[in-house]
Amino acid sequence: MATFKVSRIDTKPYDGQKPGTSGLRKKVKVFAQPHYLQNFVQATFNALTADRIKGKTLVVSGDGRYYSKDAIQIIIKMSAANGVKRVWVGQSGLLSTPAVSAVIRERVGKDGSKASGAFILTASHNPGGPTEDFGIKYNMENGGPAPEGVTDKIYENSTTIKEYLIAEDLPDVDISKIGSTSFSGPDGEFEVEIFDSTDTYVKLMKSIFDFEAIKKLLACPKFTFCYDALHGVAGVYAKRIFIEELGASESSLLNCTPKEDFGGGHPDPNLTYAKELVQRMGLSKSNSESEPPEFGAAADGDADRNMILGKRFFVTPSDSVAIIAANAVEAIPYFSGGLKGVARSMPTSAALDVVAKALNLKFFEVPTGWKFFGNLMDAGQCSVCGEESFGTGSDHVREKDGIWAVLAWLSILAQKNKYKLDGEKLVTVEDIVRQHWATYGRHYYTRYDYENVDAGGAKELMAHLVNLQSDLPQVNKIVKKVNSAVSNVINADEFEYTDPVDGSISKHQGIRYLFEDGSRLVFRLSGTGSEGATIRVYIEQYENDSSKTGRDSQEALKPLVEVALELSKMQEFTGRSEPTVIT
Ligand code: VG1
Ligand code: CO
Repeated sequence: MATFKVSRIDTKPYDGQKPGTSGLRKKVKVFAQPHYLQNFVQATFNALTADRIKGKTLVVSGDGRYYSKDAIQIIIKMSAANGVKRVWVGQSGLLSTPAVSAVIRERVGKDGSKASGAFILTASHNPGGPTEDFGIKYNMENGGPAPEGVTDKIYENSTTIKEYLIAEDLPDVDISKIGSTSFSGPDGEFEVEIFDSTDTYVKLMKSIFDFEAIKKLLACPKFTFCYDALHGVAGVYAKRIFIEELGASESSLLNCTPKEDFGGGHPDPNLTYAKELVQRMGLSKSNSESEPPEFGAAADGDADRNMILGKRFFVTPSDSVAIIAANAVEAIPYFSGGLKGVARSMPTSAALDVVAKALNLKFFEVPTGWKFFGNLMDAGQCSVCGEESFGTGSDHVREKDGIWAVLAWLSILAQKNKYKLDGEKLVTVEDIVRQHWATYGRHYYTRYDYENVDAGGAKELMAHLVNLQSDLPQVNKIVKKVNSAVSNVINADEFEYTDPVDGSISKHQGIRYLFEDGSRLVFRLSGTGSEGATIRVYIEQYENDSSKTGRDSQEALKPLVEVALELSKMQEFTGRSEPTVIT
């Protein structure tokens, strides 16, 4: 057994190691600076109580993006030096974010050991490669992202750090092969185990969904299917689940080989970046000649996001979570006993609220970012939750889960088509959504992103919007000047959240303008970018007259969009006349 020593390395703080909405994300060249990653990892160890580290098991893996392999070896050596007993690494360093959560919660090691936390190496939907982004975040023993109390502590530590611990002489571990290697250090034995990236996750999915029912749907010649992993880690799970377990054909998978640079693309599953899938589903301007599949879906780099499409039809994520909640009990065995409650992030449309009300379910509105759902789930108050940003999930793990969302939709389709598989026509994705609107009304919804704008201008724009809130008559004067048919703003505030479980308060979570007819405008600065600032504008309008729920959403929302741009003086503060992405 190879032995190792612990070295203490002198270091100095770096500016800006503040975790954002989901971990620390920076350009690779920033992370690759001497001691940069090491500082953040040590700051994390120092922020955690010793009982979470000493003699414990940690998971280290991610979406396989460029720099992950180097980072994994560094974190293994630092874990050994900080008294961790065991490090679990998914084969080739690959684990999706929801799979990490599942591994923490479910996986049991040879001697009955369980993991107490994880370093997840991903910048999620941000591009990867030598000139693009890398990222790292820490998840706790419940499988969820570290709460703000811990991330604040990590940041604080990063500003005063003087040294870090590392086992420099520990040899690199071959992470491509399943198996264990043991080393001997000052605290005793240290072990690195490489394990199958999919086993724990697949077992969990099989315990939630009726795989036989989904298999029958996929075997029906009338039902065609397509999944695009955008060269992220979802490909590993898609092959195992959709092909091996559920019998879909190989040709139904697009971009399912993980690549360090995501093939040069932007691994964000939306109508702008998932180009190939959008084309196949008949939703791009230059449509292919062949008949689009009945169902299409995509994931982001770390496979926690999902986009759901029907033939020539886009399902907004806000509708998706509402539809899953409305159908969960009938269609998904895991929920057959009923839902404990549902939750959405503040900028997500109120489609879920209407379902919660109709089904008499507990309902919560939380700030943006998955970490806020975890407390509700741990307290047994929430079963299904979602965000407008293509995140949907449940209390089976403590992260949003892209493959889970696809299986949820396939379950709903399987249930609605149970007796129709031999008949003439199947119930389609579009049928399900239109039926939902007819029952609950429709929330027209769009998000405008202004990416990488000047940070100063973005700050000023937000300050201007906060200022304007104190003068509603002035606000309404602007609204009426833009379009007299738009209803009045009756309330405006900055969203603040008090966690109902632990009482912690999160302030400045987005600026809201609330209209008399239920419409909403929300403005937020992104917390996941690595350069400049990104302004997000969320625009929503409720329509419950069923004769008016079939309009084009951009057209229906045009007056409100104009109001948003005027109220925020978008062009004046940013110099931009158009957003970079519209979803
Ligand atoms: C964005 C989304 C947010 C999501 C977060 C992490 O944050 O808006 O809803 O939880 O990304 O998703 P922001 O602060 O940029 O708006 V992922 O898949 O990038 O971890
Ligand atoms: Co992600």
